[in-house]
Amino acid sequence: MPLPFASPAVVLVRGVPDSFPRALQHLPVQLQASAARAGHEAYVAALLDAGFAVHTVEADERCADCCFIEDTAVITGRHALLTRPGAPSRRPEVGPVGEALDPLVALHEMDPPATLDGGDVMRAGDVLFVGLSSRTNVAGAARLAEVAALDGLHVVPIHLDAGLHLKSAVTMASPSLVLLNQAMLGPEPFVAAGLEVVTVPEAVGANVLALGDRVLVSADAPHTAAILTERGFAVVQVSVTELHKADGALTCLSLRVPAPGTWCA
Ligand code: CIR
Repeated sequence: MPLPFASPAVVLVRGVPDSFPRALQHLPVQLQASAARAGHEAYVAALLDAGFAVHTVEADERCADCCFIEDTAVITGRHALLTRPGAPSRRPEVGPVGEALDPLVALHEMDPPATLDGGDVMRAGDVLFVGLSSRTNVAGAARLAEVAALDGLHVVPIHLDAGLHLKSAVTMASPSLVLLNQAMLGPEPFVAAGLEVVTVPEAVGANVLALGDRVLVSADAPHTAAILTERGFAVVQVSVTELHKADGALTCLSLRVPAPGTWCA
């Protein structure tokens, strides 16, 4: 059996607004709020089924992308950085997330010109891999490094040449196993950190959400799900196709607050 992750103390999600069809996307395909909401509900049901405490931040009609809550904060332990998202249209999303996190962690902010999206941050033990992307710049990574140090973590930057976020290309299936889309990124930084790397056969398979004893995998990545099942993971497939159309995946739909002394994907 693979080593499980700790269960998060709280999982924050944010509702899908009726304005979702105006969400940012790299390919202009039509979006439906109702279909996105159905995917979001399936995701929340999977979290509740796992026994996690789920807290929902109300959707904001002025923020078409607000359900992608992961991008608005990075929780490093007892501290969290409220981000300044790279897309200006997404910056108003941050305030209400800060209000929801305020009772749980010590909050820190970032100032211009720093930008950072939470989807560019992947934790592996004491390391935060940070994608330098079209959304996250060097100043953003440097600000995260300051906050991360308060919880004893350090930042390893990775230049991204393709895709939206670091975690569009790579996520952790267990505390020691990385799933990677090699069409977007090489394995070197992860191998150098002593992690096992498995290449996924489907692009959306690279973004899984491993929590506690289970791994959520997109229903659009059946071959990735089969690989993980074969390796002994308890796989839960979630249908989030409409959210994929807006460049969203599984991790970006939640913010995981770790229990004291533990860490989450
Ligand atoms: C955006 O382009 O910002 C949103 N439509 C999708 C954000 C997805 N976030 C993530 O993967 N962490």
